[in-house]
Amino acid sequence: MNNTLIGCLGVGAAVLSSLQATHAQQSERPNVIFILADDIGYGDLSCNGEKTIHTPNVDALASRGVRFTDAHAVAATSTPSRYSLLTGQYAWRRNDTGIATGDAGMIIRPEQHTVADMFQSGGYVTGAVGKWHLGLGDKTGTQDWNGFITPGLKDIGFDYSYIMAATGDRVPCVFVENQRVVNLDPNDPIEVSYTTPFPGEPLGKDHPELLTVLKPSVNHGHDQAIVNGVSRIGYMKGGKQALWKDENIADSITTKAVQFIEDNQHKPFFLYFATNDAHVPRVPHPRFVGKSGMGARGDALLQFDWSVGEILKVLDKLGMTENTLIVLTSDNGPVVDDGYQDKAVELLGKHRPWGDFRGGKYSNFEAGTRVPFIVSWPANVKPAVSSALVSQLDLFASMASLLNTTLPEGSAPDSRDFLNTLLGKTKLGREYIIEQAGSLSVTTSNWKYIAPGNGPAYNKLTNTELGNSKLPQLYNLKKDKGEKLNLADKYPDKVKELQAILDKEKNK
Ligand code: NG6
Ligand code: CA
Repeated sequence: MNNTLIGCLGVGAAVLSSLQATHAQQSERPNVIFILADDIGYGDLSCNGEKTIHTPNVDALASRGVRFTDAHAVAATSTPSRYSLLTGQYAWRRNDTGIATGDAGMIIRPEQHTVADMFQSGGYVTGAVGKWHLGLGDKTGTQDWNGFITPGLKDIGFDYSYIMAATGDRVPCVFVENQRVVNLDPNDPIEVSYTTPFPGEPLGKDHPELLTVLKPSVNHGHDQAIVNGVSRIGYMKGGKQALWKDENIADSITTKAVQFIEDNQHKPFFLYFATNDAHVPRVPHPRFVGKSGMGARGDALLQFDWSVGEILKVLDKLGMTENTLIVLTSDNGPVVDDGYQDKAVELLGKHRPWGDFRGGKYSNFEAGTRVPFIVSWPANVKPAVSSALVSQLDLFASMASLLNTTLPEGSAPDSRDFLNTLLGKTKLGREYIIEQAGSLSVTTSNWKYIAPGNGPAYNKLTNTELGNSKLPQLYNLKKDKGEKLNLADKYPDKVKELQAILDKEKNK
């Protein structure tokens, strides 16, 4: 071999090893996107096996990542579930984390360390786009909707935010970008109240003739302020120019999410993208209307899938697919009638939003918190299906482990590092998780124990089996996925053991 050739090989090897180093560095610090759906159940995404719905973009993500079959939201409703995901603390440790009104003060306080803070201190640019539902401003009812709303997302680690304050069915029905209402006309200031109606502002309950887009279901409330022909929860006045258009919400937030990715393509970024689909009121864009054959709820699922597709598309376009870690999941289980006459019940057909599981949103039973969960990171994750028991609670500590960061003392107190499980490198899951609905439950990969409680067993309005009982409940999830057979009397020692876990956790 002559010297030139040896030299070339030497240079080649050097180039190769530096390429490998770059690749390794990159794959250690991927971009991270959490896609958090709203009220989308385990069975609502075709990758989880139901034949009645077709969500090709989510399926594409699942087929290149790890699809989890035993993954859990921390609670069966939005606010506590999101609180836990972002702070790594069980929401039930606080008594102010129930479903928030649209004028709630910030539930996560500025001094708390969030997963966004963690990414930020690791050198990431951070953004939150979509549904918030964790309060804004200092105290309930004191926000200045016409000025700078503070404290806000900047104070808990998000460099950029474009959010809906609460839910689609709660006022104020406006987008808030970097803590200011978007498109606000200063001559038409916004007022919001959850206690007192504004004189002269028609309410849904008095003016059904003005409800031209959706009417509330009987006895479901949702009969206060009328915005865009839909009555909502809460009172609102003014801000006409700033009101969102329900059929454009998915487009607006998806556009902002895509923009955030484009703007930050040269830096590592963390994006928390929380969709409005498939929460009520379901008013999908006309291009999805009628496409699922299941009415507005099914069409909203297709719209969600479209949003996911747009994220995947821009990552592809920018050559970022390989090194972007995406977690796709939902804040709680599914509900069909959640308060509006949108034909979701009538047109559901054979579709099972809850898959094989019992209950749904609001329920102690599995469908309340057993949610879709996909982790994709092509550079580092091989396609797989994992039955490991995992929880959104652990995203915080696992992401800290990904970034090799030590968390400040006391932060993310309940979150544990399950990075290797999330990346499909092991099937070792949690020993147990505590879940929150009307009662607290302890779930292991075999057993589910629901602690006794005084709540009703059934919610007639939403047609949900809530799983509350004055007696302890114990189900064998391996043999009885549908939680039909209460084995508490048969296995009192198991009940004791799981109750002891709950007691220990509560006393921490
Ligand atoms: C309930 C609402 C429901 C929904 C839910 C919050 C009534 C009768 N029902 O109180 O429509 O808004 O709160 O959903 O008002 S969540 O997904 O944000 O937790
Ligand atoms: Ca929800």
